[in-house]
Amino acid sequence: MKIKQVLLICSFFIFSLTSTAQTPKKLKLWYTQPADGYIVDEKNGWVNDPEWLKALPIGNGSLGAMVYGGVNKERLQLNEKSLWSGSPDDNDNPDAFASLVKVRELLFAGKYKEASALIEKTQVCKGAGSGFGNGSTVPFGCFQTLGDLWLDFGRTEPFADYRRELGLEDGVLRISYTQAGVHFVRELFVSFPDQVLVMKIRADKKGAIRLKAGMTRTELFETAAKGQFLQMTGALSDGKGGAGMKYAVCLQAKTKGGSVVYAGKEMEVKDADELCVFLSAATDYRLHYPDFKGNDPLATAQSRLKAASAKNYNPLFKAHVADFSGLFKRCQLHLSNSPLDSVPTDVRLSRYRENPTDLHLQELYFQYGRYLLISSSRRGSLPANLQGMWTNKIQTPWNCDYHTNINVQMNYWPAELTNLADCQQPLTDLIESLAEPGSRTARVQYQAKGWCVHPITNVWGFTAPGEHPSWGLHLGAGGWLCQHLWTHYAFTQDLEYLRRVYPLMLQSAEFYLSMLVLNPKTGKLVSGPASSPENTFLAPDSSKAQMSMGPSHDQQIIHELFTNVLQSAQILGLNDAVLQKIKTADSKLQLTQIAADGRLMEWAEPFAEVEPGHRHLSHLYALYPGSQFNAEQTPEYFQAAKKSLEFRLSHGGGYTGWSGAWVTNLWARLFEGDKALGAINKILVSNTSANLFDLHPPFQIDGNFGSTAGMAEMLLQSHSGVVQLLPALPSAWKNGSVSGLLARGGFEVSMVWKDGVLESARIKSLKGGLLRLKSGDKIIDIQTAANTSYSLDRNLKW
Ligand code: FUC
Repeated sequence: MKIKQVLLICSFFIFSLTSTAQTPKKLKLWYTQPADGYIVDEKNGWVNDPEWLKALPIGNGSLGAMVYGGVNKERLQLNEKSLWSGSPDDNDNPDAFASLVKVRELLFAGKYKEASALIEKTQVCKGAGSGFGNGSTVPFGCFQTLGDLWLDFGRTEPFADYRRELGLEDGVLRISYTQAGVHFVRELFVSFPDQVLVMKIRADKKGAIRLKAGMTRTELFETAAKGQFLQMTGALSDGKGGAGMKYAVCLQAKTKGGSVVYAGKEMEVKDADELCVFLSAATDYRLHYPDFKGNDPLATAQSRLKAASAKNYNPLFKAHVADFSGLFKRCQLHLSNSPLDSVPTDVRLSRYRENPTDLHLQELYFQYGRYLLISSSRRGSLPANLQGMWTNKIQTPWNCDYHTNINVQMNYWPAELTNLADCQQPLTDLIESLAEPGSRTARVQYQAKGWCVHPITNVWGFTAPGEHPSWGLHLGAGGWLCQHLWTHYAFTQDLEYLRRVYPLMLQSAEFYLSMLVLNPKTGKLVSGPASSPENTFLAPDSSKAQMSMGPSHDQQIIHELFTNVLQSAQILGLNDAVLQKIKTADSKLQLTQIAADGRLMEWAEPFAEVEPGHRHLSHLYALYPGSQFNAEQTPEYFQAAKKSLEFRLSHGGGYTGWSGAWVTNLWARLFEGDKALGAINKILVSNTSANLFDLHPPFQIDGNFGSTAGMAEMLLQSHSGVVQLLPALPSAWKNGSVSGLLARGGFEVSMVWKDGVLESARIKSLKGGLLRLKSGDKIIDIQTAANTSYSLDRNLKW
């Protein structure tokens, strides 16, 4: 066996290197013109200004910038991920519980109109809530831009040979051009190890570099030169008439030759041979940063700046590249040897609109999602929000918050599968931080145990329902978040992590236990009043309603959570008294019904949808991101889910960026590779800007992340107890290879395929244990040892 294994390993590598698309490719987004950062869109509307959508994002999970790449003048639009207006507030409604029983009675009695009126009056949050998505001046607050760094290079001469290029593998942005006979090269990155943004400028002529730098913000800022740096400080509104979160940004330059002067509101560099600019930022958001200096963001920003600028450029650069590419290079995808890399990204994207066959653009788009996750979600900070961490507004779309009825979850869909589990940590931290406010909400609103959250949350621990029930009473949010806790364990088999998160899952399950009531018609347990996120049905009393008892989405989430809690308890050897109650309730749960037309019922009753092509696909949760509807264990649900998806799409569904990305994942789970890729094509054609940001519209990063996850899901699935190789390979991906995808159970998978079939695979078992492997119709079992690789041929012989 050993010799055979070695031979197979060798042949895997030889094959990888020769027969598929293995020419080393630099993954980059690149352009031949700058974006114009000086056309400032004064409108604070929802549409991101078009030039901003040409700028390129860099970030280290807490500090980020959109870089326009201007020649005479440059703009770096800055972000700090914790920078929120607003403040902690009590939004739990103490009057809600008094009407809860009545509401349920009305719903069970089919009096939807009356029930809806009572719900609207009694069950929503107290206070202004999210300000109906305009929370900048209410306590809910919103995530806001940190402002801008403006650079004026003091030149107006024409320029040539312009190129700006974002390296996905190293997280470095390079801008180069020739002007007035001088070749300039700018290199920018945001370092996670050193918590600083660095920009280096080189010129091939001595003394040719000069600039004036300033920092501004639309409001609430003060910029001043202080000794050897420039600073911008301020405090946002707390939403209650006072000052809230404080922030500070510090800027400093080091030169070879020439001089740097800090005066008034400016930093000026003259006649330098080489220039290094450092920028750091901090806020006084409480949960942040191990190096946070008390309550003073300025002290933190200053000390970061000082530490970084004391180092030379090379060590900073090397530490950044090692950190960034260490994460990025874990997973590689090769679909083509396409020479199209020689075409600028915006041109390729417009060509794609004519003819969507550019395999290299698909690879790039897959990896861009991973690039964005590494750049926007790192340990010690908050999770990626609706725009990751890049926004140029004060009043951001939907407050750029954490939407928990699909969006923040979708941000983390690619994390485990594409080998970026480290980036998932901020999500775990956020969920942990919700338990305390969420248990208050559970108690006050419902007199329930455990903790809950509704469809939105922020950095201030908002867990109450939203201000309108149509979207604000999503009860499944907490359970859905818990799916990510379980999934991280399922992939990593990290028992310590499971021990840490088990109480969160258990207490979420306790919340649902308190919320379940017997449906008098069926004798089954249902949750409610609850919505199937944002969808509306035509009720038997002719009203248009959103609220009902036991919508399928909630029931699926509760069943999944109960299953995961029971399994976790078994793994950890725990025997809490409440587990028996969970087991009993689980056996009495009302399950999703299949309607006469063969579709899954979205609600407990066969209601007609008001909008049959609705963008949410909530009743398909158990197919994806859940796993309880699958071909092996529940084939009838699998078929019904397929019918439901077809129906939704035939009525125009999947039209927003994130919705299209969800469709991709659903098709992948249905083993429909061509349709899954078709959904990606639709996103690239209709919902993607020049910088490859996903457009809801406006820009919403969930679609980027969901697409990356969907493409990985076409290649590898592991949700139904089997590690399935190439389950939904699209016919356009004829030959290719992938390495470093992860599967549940702790397996790292690399594969090569040829003419649409598996050629060879190598699987590393990270923790040991049984590996059930499937390719085509073949299934084999391997008892694996930890830290051991297994090489297999196309027939799964090893
Ligand atoms: C959900 C969606 C919307 C939007 C918002 C941020 O509520 O229904 O389409 O994406 O989140």
